[in-house]
Amino acid sequence: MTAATATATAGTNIALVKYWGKRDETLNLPATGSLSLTLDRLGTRTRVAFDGGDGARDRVTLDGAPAAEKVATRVTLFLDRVRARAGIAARATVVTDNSVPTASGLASSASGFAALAVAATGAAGLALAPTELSVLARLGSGSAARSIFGGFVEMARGARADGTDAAAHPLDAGDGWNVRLVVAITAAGEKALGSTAAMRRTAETSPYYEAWVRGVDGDLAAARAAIAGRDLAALGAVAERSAMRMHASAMAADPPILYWNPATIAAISRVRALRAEGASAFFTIDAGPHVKVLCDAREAEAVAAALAETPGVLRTLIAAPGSGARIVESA
Ligand code: 2P0
Repeated sequence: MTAATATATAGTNIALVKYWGKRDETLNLPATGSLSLTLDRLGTRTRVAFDGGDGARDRVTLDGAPAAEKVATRVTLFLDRVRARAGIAARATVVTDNSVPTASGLASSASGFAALAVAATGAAGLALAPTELSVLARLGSGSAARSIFGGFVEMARGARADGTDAAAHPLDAGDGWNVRLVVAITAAGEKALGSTAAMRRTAETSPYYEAWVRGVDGDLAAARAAIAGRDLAALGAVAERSAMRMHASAMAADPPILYWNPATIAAISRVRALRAEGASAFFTIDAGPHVKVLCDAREAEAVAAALAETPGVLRTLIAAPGSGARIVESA
């Protein structure tokens, strides 16, 4: 008998109101809510089969090569939850491909664990509601909870200790609102410090962490209102201040955390200059040096061209709002 196989895709998401800090590290419970846009062209495709793996262990292939030990362990811990829930003992074969550089600050863990949650539960024959999939994906990576859904998505902080209410929900598919996200890649290779460790250090040592946490609910309310009113300038203003406050809290940690490089600053300056010239373009920055720019679809090519000629920017890409994680093949 051949094992059931399921393949899923998920788009990455870029937070406009950032998630930075946990109230529980074991269950990946966020200290605050967050709000993001799921993208169409940057993401992950993952195939899972509970076929015995290589006998003793899960066999995990990432972007065509055996996954590093750290990644394989994280995948196995995640699959263990799915196995426990489905009553499956068999090890699995997991083949996953990212269309974004892994661990570059382009949020591959978000699309990665969203795709893994959907593919693994599909292969295990578990029929989970979208909210349950979001809770499950969160256990792999906090931001993955949001990539279960498409378009504009809000992640709830939740109040329960077991995390069953710390899930994302869709706010607005984004269709009919012509926005784009332009990504300016400003460095090659992996980031210096992973999000989990950086969040922990910020929470434990930054004098600005409490102030950061206190400000998020106001940003969430402003972002929700901006999306409901299709007000790009208002949404962009929230996105910029949320990113700056998140980075300010991290910069004030001990030792300090600085994700930016000179090209990050140059790109921020460029976006501000474009705005002064009348463009609707607003930046955000995640746990890495790249700059992502939310803009009107009609201006996306011009924004990308301006960023491409900014010193230190290696390349740019343009993404549109995308759909949620889904099964694309099963057998
Ligand atoms: C976000 N980031 O809201 C924030 C902003 C990066 C900066 O979520 O520890 O990989 O796996 O829950 O989800 C990246 O953190 O962290 C992230 P874990 P995750 O998109």
